[in-house]
Parts: sequence; C-alpha cells; structure tokens
Amino acid sequence: MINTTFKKHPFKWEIFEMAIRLLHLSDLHLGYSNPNLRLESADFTKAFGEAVRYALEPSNDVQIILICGDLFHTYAPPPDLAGFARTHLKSLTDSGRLVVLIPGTHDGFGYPGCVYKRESLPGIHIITQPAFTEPLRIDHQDQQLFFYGMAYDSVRTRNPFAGLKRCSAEGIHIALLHGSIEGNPEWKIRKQDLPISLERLKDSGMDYVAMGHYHNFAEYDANGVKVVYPGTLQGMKFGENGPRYMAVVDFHGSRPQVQKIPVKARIIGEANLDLQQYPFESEDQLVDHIQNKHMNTQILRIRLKGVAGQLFDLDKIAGSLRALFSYIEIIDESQIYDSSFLDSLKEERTIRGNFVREMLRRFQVAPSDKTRALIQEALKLTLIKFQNKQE
Ligand SMILES: [Mn+2]
Repeated sequence: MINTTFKKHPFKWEIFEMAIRLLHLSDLHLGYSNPNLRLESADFTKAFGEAVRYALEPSNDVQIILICGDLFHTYAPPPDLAGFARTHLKSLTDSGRLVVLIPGTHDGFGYPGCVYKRESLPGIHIITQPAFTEPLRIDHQDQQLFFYGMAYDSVRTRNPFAGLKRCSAEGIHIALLHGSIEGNPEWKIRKQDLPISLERLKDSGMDYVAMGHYHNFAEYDANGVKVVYPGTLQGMKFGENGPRYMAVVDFHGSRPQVQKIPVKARIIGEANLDLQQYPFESEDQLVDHIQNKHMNTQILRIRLKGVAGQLFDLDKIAGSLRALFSYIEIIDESQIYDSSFLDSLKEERTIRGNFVREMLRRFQVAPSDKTRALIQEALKLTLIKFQNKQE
C-alpha cells in the first residue's frame, strides 16, 4: 500500500521522517541469453533498465536500491556490459540514491578476476566479506540504516551466520543474502547454494531480509521478520513462468510493507491442455484456443493431455502457433489408445484398419510404459500420414 500523503510530498522528510522506500532486486543475470527460447541478452538489459528507470522516477519515491546477487550472469562480464551496468548504477547514485549490492553465485566474489574485484563501481556499496560481521551503517535522510550482508564463497566462508545479529543501535536493520531458504520447492539445494533456515532468520532481529538466488517471487514471514525473494525480472527458462516482479518495500518506522511491482518482460508460460475437456474439432480450433488463453505469453510450452477425440496434426498446429509466439513447444502426452476414434478405425476392413489392429495388439503385450508410449507415438504419426493422404 502506498502512503498517498507521503507520495504527494516526497521531499518533506521532516514531516514523514519515518517513511522510507527501497527497491529490492536480485538475479538480473545481465549477459544471459537463451537462443533455444529466443531470449536475447537485450531482454535482460532491458528489464534492468526498466527497474532503474522506475527507481529514478521521482513520483515512485525510491531512495534505496538493493541488489542481492547475480547482477551479472558471469563473474567476468564483457567490458561493454560492465559499462552498461556502471552507467545505470551511477545514474542512481548521482541522483542521491543509495545502492547496496552483494555478489551472488554466478558473479561470486570467490572467482579470481571477479567483476567486483576488477571493475570500479563508484558510489555503490558492495559487501564482499565472506560472512556476516559488523553491519554497514549509513545515515541517509535522517535515518540510521544498517545493512548486514555477505558474499558467500565456499572456500573463505566459515560460520556464515554467527554475525547475523541485530546490533543495539536504533534504526532500520536490513540483511542482504544470496542463498536458499530451506524447504522452498523451487530448488534442490546444491553444493554452491548457501542454505539458511527461516528459524535462523527469525532469530536475527532484522527488520527485513532481502534475498536473492531463487528465481521466482517468494515472500516469507519468519515470525515477524519479512523475508523476500523478488526473483528474476526476465524469466530465463521454463519454470520462471508468469509475470516478473520487483519488490518495493516501505518502512513506516521499522515495519516493512512489501509490494510486488510487475516489470515488462517476455513472459514464459507452461500449461496443460486436456483434450477431453475441450472437444476440439479441428487443428484451427485448438490453435485459437491456445492463442486466446495465452495472449500475454511469448514463450510457451503446452502439454496435450487426456484422451483425444480425434487425431491432430501436431506439425500443423505448431506451424500456426509459431507465427503467434516467439517460442512454442508442444508436448503430446494425449492418449488415443482407448479413444472412440480408434475404436471405429479398428473395425475398418482396410490397410489402415489392419495397421490399427496390429498396433493395438502390440500395445496390449508391450513390456513397459516406454514401449507403450513409443507404440502410441508411432500409431499417431502413421495415422496422420493416412489422414493427410486422404485429404
Ligand atoms: Mn540467479
């Protein structure tokens, strides 16, 4: 919720001295591209550019920008990309905004030649110590701000969380961490991931814990301590589906209020389509349905499910959809084995009828699901050939 009174008087700090707003970002992955999905590195720089423009827009009242790891997709981005980031970050600091950054896993500080060791990013506060220790204290607009952060490094990091303890000074206490909250279904925790429990964060006494590493927006309440992952601003792969968000955090006093602000991104989506539920009569109907249902998605994976009432030519469907989406993938997991459509075919006294009877016989005696799937696939492909020949 935006405090509208505050919005109308963004510069009257003396009246609203306890209101402060920060923009929390992570996992920008600048430099990443995925040609398979037609995702270009420009999609990622654009998303970051949009976040910076949002922060610079005076009416948005953003005073602090947190970047919680994986700003870059690699620890050694090419000079022009580092320059791009430097220019954008500088526009934030030049306008009097505060930027606090921690390295992540992709741009980890442990790499020799890591970008944060080589590049100067003037005006940015980069926290590079391998474990939580004394916080960074910054007086900003009459507020005392305390930033607790660390740059995880599997070699240098020992006892990462022992120093994650609110100091006794008055002010707003914020932790920045690139790591894995245990129990998030999104990731299996791997060796390079730094796991942390909500229990541990609960005991930290922080007012807000700004996370990075998980790529989908997630918000936790660790017994009063708000813990947030903004996720990627541009999805990188399937699984990073749907709209992308920045986290905008308002402190009225030390209590944070979190808003999800959507970013313009190329949307990735995955969906199941149950052919039983929608009795399509033609490929065109199926294409129309997919188009209408996924208007806002650019990169789409559809799984066809259920028992099909008829046979569809997947190549035809994919061909029509390719003009409507920047990337489309159709996975056919539908069944024709016990469809009424196949029942009528097997009665035919034709080569096709013979073929169907033989395939059904093989299906019955197939030793495994894998073989059954193969037989069904062969059945569909061949029947499409028969059908196209007839047309
Ligand atoms: Mn990441």
